[in-house]
Amino acid sequence: MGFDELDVGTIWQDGDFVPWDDATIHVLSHGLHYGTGIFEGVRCYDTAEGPAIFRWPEHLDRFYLSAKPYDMTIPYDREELTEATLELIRREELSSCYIRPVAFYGYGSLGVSPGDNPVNVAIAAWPWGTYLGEEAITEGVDVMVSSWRKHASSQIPTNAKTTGLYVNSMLAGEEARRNGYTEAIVLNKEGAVAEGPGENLFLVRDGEIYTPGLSQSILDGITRASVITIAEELGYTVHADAVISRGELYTADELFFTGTAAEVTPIRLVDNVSIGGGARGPVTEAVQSAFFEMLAREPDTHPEWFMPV
Ligand code: PPE
Repeated sequence: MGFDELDVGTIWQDGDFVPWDDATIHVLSHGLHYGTGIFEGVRCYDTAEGPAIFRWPEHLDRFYLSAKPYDMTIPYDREELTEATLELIRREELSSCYIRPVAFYGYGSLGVSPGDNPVNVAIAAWPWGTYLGEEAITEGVDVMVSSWRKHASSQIPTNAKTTGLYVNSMLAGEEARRNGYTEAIVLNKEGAVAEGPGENLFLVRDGEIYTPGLSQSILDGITRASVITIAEELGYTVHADAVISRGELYTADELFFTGTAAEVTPIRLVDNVSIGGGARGPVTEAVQSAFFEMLAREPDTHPEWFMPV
C-alpha cells in the first residue's frame, strides 16, 4: 500500500491536526534509533448502522498497556485520543479506514536511556483494503514456516505492541515472500507455533478449533478474542490455550490467520503441503462469514463492539 495515491490530508500529531506532509519528526528521535515505540492497528467499518470503530476501548487498553514495560507515559488520556480519532475520521470523511495510533520516545538526547526525551503521539487514518491480497479472503494464502523464531517473552515483552518487535516480523515475512509465499508462520523459541508476523493463527482439527495460548509468545490479538467468541457462539469448541507443534500444521484440516489488517484469512498451503483440500475449509468459511456479518452489522450481533463515528 503506497501513501502517494491516498486522498487523505490530515494527521493528528501531538495535540494538533497537521497537513499529512507536515507530520514529520527529527532524524535523531529515540524511537527511530532504538525501536522504542508502541502502536495500534484498528479498523473503522462502514456498517449498516453507519461508520463505526471496531473494539476501540480494547485497542486503547492495549495501547496503554504496551507503553508500561517501557516506562513510557502517554501524555494524552483516553478521552483525548478518542476525540482526536473521531475528529480525524470525520474531517477526512472516511467511511471505512485503518487507524494507526503510535507513541514513541522522541527527540532530546541519544543513548539507549530515553532520559527526559518527550513521548510523541500521532494518529493517522487511511483507507486500507485486504492485507494479504484481494483473493486471500476467499482463496486463502500460501505460507512458509519461517527459519526465524519469535522473541521469547523473556527477551522482549511479546504481549506489548512495540515497534522494535516488528523487525522480527519483517525478517520472517520477507523470507517467506522471497521464497514465493505470501506470508510466514513463526515458531516460538521452544519450537511450538506462535503466530504470523502480523496475525494470530487458528487450527481446525476434527471440527474443533485450536489457537496458541497467550504464553506462547503471541500478541493478545483483539481479532483473535472476537473470533473465539464468534466461533463459540456458532457452537464450536475452541481451545484457546493450545500448544501446537510444527507437525500439526501440516496435518491440520484447516488453518487461518486473524488480525485487524488480515481480518480472517484462510491458509491453503504450508511449505509445500496443501492444507485440507488446498482451499478454504468449511469451519473457516463459517467463522469468516459470521465475522464479516458481525462487522457489517447485518445482523447486528455485537453492537457493544462498535463505537459510532
Ligand atoms: N500478532 C501480531 C504480531 C500482530 O502484529 C497482530 C496485528 C496480531 C497478532 C493480531 O492482533 P489484532 O489486530 O489485535 O487482532 N497486526 C497489526 C499490524 C499489521 C501491519 O502490517 O502493520 C494489524 O493487524 O493491525
